[in-house]
Amino acid sequence: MNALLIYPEFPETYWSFKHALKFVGKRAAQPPLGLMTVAALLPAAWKKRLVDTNVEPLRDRDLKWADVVLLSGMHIQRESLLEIVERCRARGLRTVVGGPIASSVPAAELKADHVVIGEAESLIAGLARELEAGTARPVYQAAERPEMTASPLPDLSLIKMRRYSTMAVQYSRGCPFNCEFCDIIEIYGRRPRTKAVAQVLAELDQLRAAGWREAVFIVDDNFIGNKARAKELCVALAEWRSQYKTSFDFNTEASLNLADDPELMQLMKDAGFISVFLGIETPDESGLIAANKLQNTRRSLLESVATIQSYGMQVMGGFILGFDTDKEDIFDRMVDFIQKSGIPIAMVGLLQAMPGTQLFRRLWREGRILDAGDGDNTDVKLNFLPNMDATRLVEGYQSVLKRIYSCEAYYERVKLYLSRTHPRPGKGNTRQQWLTKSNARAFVTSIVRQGVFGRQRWSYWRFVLTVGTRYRHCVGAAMTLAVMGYHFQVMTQKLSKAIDSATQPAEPGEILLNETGRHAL
Ligand code: B12
Ligand code: SF4
Repeated sequence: MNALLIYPEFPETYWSFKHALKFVGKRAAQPPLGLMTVAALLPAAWKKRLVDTNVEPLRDRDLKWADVVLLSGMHIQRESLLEIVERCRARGLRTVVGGPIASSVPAAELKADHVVIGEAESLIAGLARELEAGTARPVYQAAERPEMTASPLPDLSLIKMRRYSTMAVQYSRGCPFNCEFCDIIEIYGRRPRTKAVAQVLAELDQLRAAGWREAVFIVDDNFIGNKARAKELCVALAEWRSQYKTSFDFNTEASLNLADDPELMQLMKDAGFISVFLGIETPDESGLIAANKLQNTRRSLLESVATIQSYGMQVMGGFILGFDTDKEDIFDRMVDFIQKSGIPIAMVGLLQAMPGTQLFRRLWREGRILDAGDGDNTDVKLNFLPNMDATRLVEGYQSVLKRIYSCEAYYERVKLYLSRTHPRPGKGNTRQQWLTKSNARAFVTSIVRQGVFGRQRWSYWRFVLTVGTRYRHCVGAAMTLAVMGYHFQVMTQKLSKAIDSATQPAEPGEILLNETGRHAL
């Protein structure tokens, strides 16, 4: 069998990092690890090719070569995925769709011949047999979530590694918490399952052998979901890194209670973690309680963030507007919090009720669901009726983005973060401190785009001067952040234009929703 694995295109969003990736000559942030894992699970005798449409076009000759097409994706990739499925159907090619989208979009809507809901490890052998025999069923779903020790070494040979800015390695799946809006726990469960440490080291060895020397994202839902196992891995990572003069930096996602465990933060620092994404969600405690995000309550969120930053880890934060508890002052409070936090990359989104979540079920019972959403929480399309006036919510959201991504505000946050990180002396230096080949390229492009042609060039040069005089110990991180800021500024301008043009119709009452409850935007 010739199996063609295809990853659909992402739309341009805050998360696509598209405008920053250009600076470093990359086409996408990360490779499709799900498909690389599925490829490794398919029979060894099958021939495999992988086309990630985010980094290369899908050619007719690839389709001609294939006997079966396997697609993966997130809800947000739906449009591109449906187009590809249609293209395959037109050629009479069999299609199999899996990945998170299969948990969010009903199988019938995906239009594929076969849909696989959930993780593939335990069912792929049966699916492959039935595909060969021509007896494959329309829908597959494993009865139980597999242990991650069953997950194979992802097939790295299938991707064009140099086109990505980061490589991905997964240690665990699932998260023990129970946030109302979260679909992670619905898809991957609340019992964190981890690979064996040796499996992760084998993946790192594979990356090193292939010549990779840049960042690695440990793509766990919550890296510290099982703290004991996280510590075990960190110790092994530190030892693994110490064999090499320069090695990878690690990034990951974790819950905020990381700040309560100095031992774990120290071990992460020693292991080479330079950033961590935290779901902070809102500075309003009543919103956190209502969303059942109790691990973020009864604490100073600002102090927790500063504690983690003091271990040399940049904090990236996820924030949500649109909780039922949000009052008119939430927009100012959000901006104030983000500015004081020293979180340069603040991902602020509008609440989305993802299908399958507890939030979706509650809002459905309350008669407030408008549609299944599109998986993008930054495109101002609400899929439920919020408590606050919808137009006001979108205006407030726009004002938050404009304020936090103004050049001045953004650089202030970067400087605050830099002032809180400490240089790491001697061996094991992380690459964020120095100008490496890739961030040197970013630096040069950034000077031209932001320093010469940018509209905010004076703010930019003031920032560069401050970095040159006060934060030379982390110049690499500073320049990377300058480039990322450019992406967020471009995205904020684009989003504002989209909102402004939609908010000037003759009838201002119809800004977001029309009488049928469908989106006007
Ligand atoms: C790394 C990551 C990213 C990376 C990009 C990774 C990439 N190249 O795709 C970044 C940080 C850029 C990102 C961004 C976003 N992400 Co993201 N991301 C993840 C994360 C943490 C890990 C993905 C991964 O590599 N997993 C490891 C692989 C092995 O797991 P897997 O893909 O699930 O694959 C398994 C099964 O699904 C199945 N399978 C997968 N594909 C296929 C195909 C076939 C044919 C078969 C049979 C089986 C199969 O088998 C695999 C092995 O068991 C996941 C969470 C998670 N646990 O997966 C969220 C997740 C995928 N992201 C999510 C979201 C919402 C987003 C954003 C839309 C966020 C936003 N608000 O804007 C953006 C969109 C990106 C954009 N450009 O706009 C959601 C998707 C929800 C959904 N139902 O679709 C997830 C599940 C997390 C969440 N709930 O918040 N993301
Ligand atoms: S902490 Fe994050 S991953 Fe865990 S349940 Fe809450 S939102 Fe989901």
